[in-house]
Amino acid sequence: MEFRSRHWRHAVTVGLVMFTGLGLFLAGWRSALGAALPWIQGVHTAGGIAYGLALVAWSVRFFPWPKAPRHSPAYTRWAFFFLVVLAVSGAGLLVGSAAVRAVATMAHAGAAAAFVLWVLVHLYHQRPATVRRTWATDPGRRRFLRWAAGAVLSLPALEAAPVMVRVVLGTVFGLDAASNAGALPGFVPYTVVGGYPRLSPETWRLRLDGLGEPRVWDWARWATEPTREVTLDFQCVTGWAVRGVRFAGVDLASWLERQGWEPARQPWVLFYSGDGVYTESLSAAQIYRYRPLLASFIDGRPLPVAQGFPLRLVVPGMYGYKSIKWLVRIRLAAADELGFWEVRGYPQDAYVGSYNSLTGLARSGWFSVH
Ligand SMILES: Nc1nc2c(c(=O)[nH]1)N[C@H]1C(S)=C(S)[C@@H](COP(=O)(O)O)O[C@H]1N2
Ligand SMILES: [Mo]
Repeated sequence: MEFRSRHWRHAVTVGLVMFTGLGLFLAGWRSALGAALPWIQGVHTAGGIAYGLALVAWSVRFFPWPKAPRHSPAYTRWAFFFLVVLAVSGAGLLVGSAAVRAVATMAHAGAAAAFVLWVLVHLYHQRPATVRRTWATDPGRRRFLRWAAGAVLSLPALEAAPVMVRVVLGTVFGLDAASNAGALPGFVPYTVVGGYPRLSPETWRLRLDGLGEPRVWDWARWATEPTREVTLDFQCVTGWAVRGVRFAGVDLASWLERQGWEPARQPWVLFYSGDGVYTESLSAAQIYRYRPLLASFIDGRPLPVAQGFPLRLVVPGMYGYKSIKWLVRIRLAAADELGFWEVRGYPQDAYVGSYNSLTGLARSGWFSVH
């Protein structure tokens, strides 16, 4: 009985952490979760920490750890290995530098994928006899129902396994391309509209509003603007990072100045995506501090469709959500209009050093730090 309830608590906690993790990781789940995402991130972080601490507290009771009991199958001890990798990489994602997070992303995704497979093997091994025979007796039926619930709940996780495997293989072996909607190795190509807008260079236009009549650039005209290069660590607020990414594009501040922008009169620059939903904003102060790029090249090639072709914003020093993709419109304004994720709880000033899952939790009032 003791084992039963402990096992049950494990299953519920792992399920909670696993599903919130999928919500952070999978583009489709992310857009479905919308406003709940910062909260989901808090639950994932808090749940992961609580589970890790509970496992440590529980396992020290058995020090010096004996061999697994005879009756448990050999694969069970792999669970501990995956959990340790998940805990260590989770800590890295939480407090590590961009370099640490880039590696931790791979370890976390890899161990999570392996752990999902482990859960499936576990479910297979523990399938009740009733699956094979009849489920006449009451305890047997309850056991079967519990097992079936576990099996059904594990299925959605399969959606993530291929993505995770691609992220890991892509980064470790440089395999990439079409299989990941063209995204470069290591990137998780997010979209909040359930697809990647395919903008054609023939029909794409960039419109600038706020300086009298709207001004419009087509691709041929845009390509004549002077460009510069920036190499940075690309960092998503949910944890993953890609080291040393080289972007090339037009310097936002100089371009706006050439248009006659007066930052004192119009201290806000608003950005709109061709997906029709995503928006972002930067203040003049942020623009002069971070020198964002209107980028169309990544690591020497045109942006892949999944990563914002033909034009995206890139804000060095800020979290990835500021770097709006499929950019089609820029508006100069006297007042701010919060962007897509800012409306949903992430800070407008997305300076990488000022926010992580822990400070996010603190802000949401889950606990306070002094
Ligand atoms: N239009 C649009 N831009 C977007 C997003 C999005 O969903 N839609 N996601 C943002 C987030 S949260 C991140 S981390 C980065 C991801 O960049 P990538 O797709 O190149 O990996 O894009 C940002 N720009
Ligand atoms: Mo992100």
